[in-house]
Parts: sequence; C-alpha cells; structure tokens
Amino acid sequence: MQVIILNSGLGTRMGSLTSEHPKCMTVISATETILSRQLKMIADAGISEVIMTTGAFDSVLVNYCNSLDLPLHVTFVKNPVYDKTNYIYSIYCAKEYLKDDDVILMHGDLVFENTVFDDVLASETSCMTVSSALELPEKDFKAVITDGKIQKVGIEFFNDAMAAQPLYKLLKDDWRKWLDAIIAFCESGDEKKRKCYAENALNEIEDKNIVPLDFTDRLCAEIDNPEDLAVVSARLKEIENRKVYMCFSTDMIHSGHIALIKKAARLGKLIIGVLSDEAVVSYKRFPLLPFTERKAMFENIVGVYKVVEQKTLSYKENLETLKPDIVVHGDDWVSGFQKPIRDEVTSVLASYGGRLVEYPYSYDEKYKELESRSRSELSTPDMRRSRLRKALAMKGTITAMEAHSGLTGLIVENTVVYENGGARQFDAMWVSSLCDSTAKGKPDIELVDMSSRFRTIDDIMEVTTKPIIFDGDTGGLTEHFVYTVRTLERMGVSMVIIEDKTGLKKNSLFGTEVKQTQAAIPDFCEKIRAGKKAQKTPDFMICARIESLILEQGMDDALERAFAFAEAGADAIMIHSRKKDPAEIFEFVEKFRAKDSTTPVVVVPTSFNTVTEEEFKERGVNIVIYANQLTRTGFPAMQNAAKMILEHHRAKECDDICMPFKDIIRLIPEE
Ligand code: SPV
Ligand code: MG
Repeated sequence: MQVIILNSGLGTRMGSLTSEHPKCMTVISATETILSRQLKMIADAGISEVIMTTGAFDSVLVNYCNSLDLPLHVTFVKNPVYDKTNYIYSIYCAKEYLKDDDVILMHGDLVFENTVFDDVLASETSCMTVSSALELPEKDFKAVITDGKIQKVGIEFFNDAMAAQPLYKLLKDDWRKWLDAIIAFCESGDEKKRKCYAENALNEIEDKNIVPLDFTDRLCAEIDNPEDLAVVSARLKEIENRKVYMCFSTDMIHSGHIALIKKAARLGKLIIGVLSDEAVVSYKRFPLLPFTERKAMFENIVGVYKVVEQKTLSYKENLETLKPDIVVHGDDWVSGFQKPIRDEVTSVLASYGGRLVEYPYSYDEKYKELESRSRSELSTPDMRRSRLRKALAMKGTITAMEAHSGLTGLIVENTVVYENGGARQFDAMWVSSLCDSTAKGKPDIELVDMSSRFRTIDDIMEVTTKPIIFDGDTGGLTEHFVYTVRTLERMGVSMVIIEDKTGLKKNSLFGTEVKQTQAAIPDFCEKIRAGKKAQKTPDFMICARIESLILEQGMDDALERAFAFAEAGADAIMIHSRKKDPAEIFEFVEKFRAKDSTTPVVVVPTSFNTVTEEEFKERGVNIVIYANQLTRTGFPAMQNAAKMILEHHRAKECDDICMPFKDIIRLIPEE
C-alpha cells in the first residue's frame, strides 16, 4: 500500500498563512499541522511508503517532513510547472513511482478524523469519502452516485450527488485505470487537460468500480481559506475533548486489549472503567489481581486519560456521572448474556446524545491459554484457601453449594445464571458429610473415614477453583481434630465446620427422633482452641456449629454456646434448625448480632428454604449453604431412569431425560 499526498498547490486563498510554507504546513491545533496529522495517521496505520508531490517551498516541505522523524519513506516529486498546471499533472510527474499497488490518495489540505481514515483503510473495495450528512457544497466536489457506485466526481454535478472529499482508497486495478487516464490526459498535447482536476480523467472511465464511503457528520474537510481553518480547528478541539468510555474486567492485558485501547483513545480522551472485584467475581472468576492493581495497570497504558471504578456490570451509574460522548465495546455483546447491559447503555446514551462505537470482537487464542493458566493458579492450595475470607470481606454474604464428587464440583464451579445484565454463581463449595456418605451408600454417622472424605475433596479440587467449606462432623477426638485441621489446611480447604455433638453423631435433620448428645461447652471450646493452635496460616477458618435448636435445648443455650465458641477462637458460628419457619434462626441472628457484629454467621436453609439470600444478608447472615440439593435432585433422576429401563426392557424411553453426551463432554474440560 502506498499513500499519495498532493502538495503542489499554491494555496493562495490562505493569504499570508502560506507566504512562507506550503498550505499543508498550516497549524491546525496546539500540536499539529495538516501534514503532521496526516503523516502520523499513516505511520500509525503501519504504512511506510508515501509519495508526496511538491511545488512552491519544496525544500521547506522536505525539511519539515524529515524533522517529524516518523517511520516513513517519503518520495518527494516536484511538479516543475506547479503554478501553471493542476494536480493531475503532479500525479503524472510522479507516475514512475506509483508502483503496481493499492493506493490511498489524498489532497494535502484535507483534515479528517482517525476513524474516517480507519474506515477508508478497512474498505475492501475502492472507495471515495462522501457525506450523507452535509449539504451539497456550491463550489466543492460532489460525487454522482448510482447503483451504489461513484459515476462522476466534480464541482458541477448536483443530481444524484453527495458532498465528496478527495480521500480515496483505490485497489491496484482501479488505480491503474485512473492513472492510465491521467497519463493520457497529460500526454494529449491539450494544455487544458493538464489544468483540470484528475477527476476529469476519472470521469471518462466507463467501468469504474469505486463505492462511496459515507463519513456522515465526522470531520473530513479541506482547508482552502482562513475561515475553513477556524472551523476545522474548532472541530479538532471538540474531538480532542470528547470523552470516551470503556470498561474492563480483565487482570491480564494482551495485545488485543492494547489494540482496542489504542483505537478507542483515537476517538477522544479515554476513560477506563475498571470493574470492582465484587462485580468480576459475580460473573467470571476471582480476579488474580485485586482492583487497585488492575486500576494501576490501566493507568500506565499509553493513551488512557483516566481510570475509574465501575462497581457493577451495569454501566448506568458511571455513564450518568461521566456523560461520555462515546462508549466503546466489542460487538460480542450484541447477543448473549451481555445484551441487557448493552441495551441499558444504548438507552442511557440516547438520553443525553452519546453514541456507541462497537469494534469487531476477536477472541485471542493466547488469552485462552492465559485464562486456563490463571485458573490453575487459582486452584493452588494457598490461593484457594485464602479466597473464602476474601470473598466474605468483599461481598459480606456469600453462598456455598453442595459438591460430593468431581462432577458435582464442576456443576458448582461452572453454573452461571444471567439476569438483568448481571450474572450469579455460587461463591464456594460445601463438602457435606450427608452427601459424601450418601454417594457412598452409607449413613451419615461419621462412618466414612477421614481418608475417604479427603479423597472426595481431592477429586473436587482437581477440577475446580472455588473455595471449599468442609463438613467436619464432630471433628472427632480433639487429639485427632488437630491433624484433620492441618491436613485440610495443607490441601487448600478454607473452612471446616464442626458441630457441638459428642458420641455417635447422626444427621441433624433427624432432630430429637434419634438419640444425640451435645458436647459440653468447655470441651467443645477446648477443641476449637486446639484446632486454632494447630493451623499454620491465618487464612484457614474453623466454624463452630451449634445444635441447641435442633436438639431443642432453647435459644439461651444456643446463644451461650455461640458467645463461648466465638470467645474460644471460632472464626464463624453456624446456627442450625430443622424448622420450616425461620423465626428461631432470625431470633438467634438478631440476638447474636446485638452483642457480636463481626463473627460471620452461617446458615443451612434446607428446612427454612423460603428465605432469600437478600433477606439473610439484611439480617446479618454471612454464609448461606445449600447443603444437599444436588444429591437430592440427582438421586431421583437416576432412580427414575433405572425404573424406566426395567419397565420398557430397553433404554430408548429414558433418552428424553438423559443429558446428551456432547453436553456431558462439554461440562468436563480437557486440559
Ligand atoms: C450435611 O450436609 O452433611 C450437614 C447439614 O451436616 S445437615 O444435613 O442439614 O445436617
Ligand atoms: Mg453433616
């Protein structure tokens, strides 16, 4: 690709402004001349070959171009009769340099926005810039357009015409035809044919293949006189002050991001919204870098004017505060879960006259690899263990879902629900004694030994990254519990919950139907203290579970235990109930919170399942555990399938309730 810039004209209409240098060197902003702006854009686009025709002040022009020190190879061609001919003859003079290549042709007094130039460069066919937003100019170029193609270009056409500017992209064959016509004009011996526009030669070509490229109301204008200069300079100032907004959630910047930022920065002052940690966690994964570091990362990228926090997936708050003229995004949100966010952005923008610019979204393969590396990083014991405390600090209230195998772990890890432009997923996993035992066909009576329970954790850990809360039953003998704590901590488990029972433990949901003994407060406090002393990192949490309400020992007993266990060092208190009515849970939380506002409270709403997470949060609950729903839904489905096959003597009938194999395979990622 070559660029031809026509700079042989005298520019006499500029008056004293062109008394010492050619028009293209006219200053248009604090930092640019017409030419420096053009050349910088050309260099930024990665084009290096420029042919520049010159005339008056040619040595001034050459020195100026060299002083710009841009990575360009500029060939200067002087039109020796610049004062007696028009640019058709300048092109003719340069013909030997105009290689067999696609070209960008522009007049040297043309000022245009970056995006107009981008569109011209991206055009797959030959094109000329026109505007559907401008009125037909009296004296300047107009293009006659029929059947979507440019038929004629000149100042004399008004029918079927659009305002046009001499900025072209010409594919090799189309350019060759035009150049041949120019050569024929200039060699015809007719003086007039050296003084006319090059477009007069273009108009004679029958089978032109140039399409109009509509720059609408964007800046693309020639400067012919001081009035034009004032208008263009004002527009440039406006463009420079335009606010552009983009939002990022990433903690790994790759070349695709940089290219997008570079593009967006060319539209004005680029403000980047960095998504808060909480917002990232809600729809993606735990960020490897916290918000402050991600913010600093963007602040140090060239072209970024300012970085702000975006607290939610919704742009609304930031758009209403910042009122950016333009929002930039990849076109990937036109459909899919981000569509409601996009719809909201377009309506907020419409409310104050902002606009949305979307660039084709390209998923970088490199990113896939980085993403999988970051996932494995997140699954390392140290990273995983600490994330429960972090999630609690970040969100206040978190959710955990039961997992009892690698497969159920993957379901907890990957299930996402999109609503109102946001996304919801579980924060952690609960390795339940009930479900772990049930999966092994055993009763929930601490029969499945710790080695087997650790094996389950290991299976889950191998394929997931979310923090794990382990159901430690009674914790066993204090002498054994300290070893369990160390093992769990080493594995990367974030929290163990032990219940204040002693002797043969049975599942709490049996309540008083079976004989169960609650541990004495001092004994259980001792177990907590021993566990806390045994752990090696500050991340690991020991939660004390109170069975007083299950065993009908009363609210006072539950509260006495809660305060004693917290005093003994418990990092959290779990209060359990098997009543459908949440009243006793609410009463406990209220009374506990009246004296202790910080120790996290955990609930397992299997029975009192009408309460929403939002209400729990409002009442001061910090962890909501869905303790057994995957087991309880999976098990009947399996039973049903088994029955169906027996009833029908074949498997066809149960196909409808089976997950297709391709979906199962998709659920399990390959490394
Ligand atoms: C479990 O899931 O194993 C529990 C909770 O301990 S509950 O079954 O409600 O007792
Ligand atoms: Mg249990």
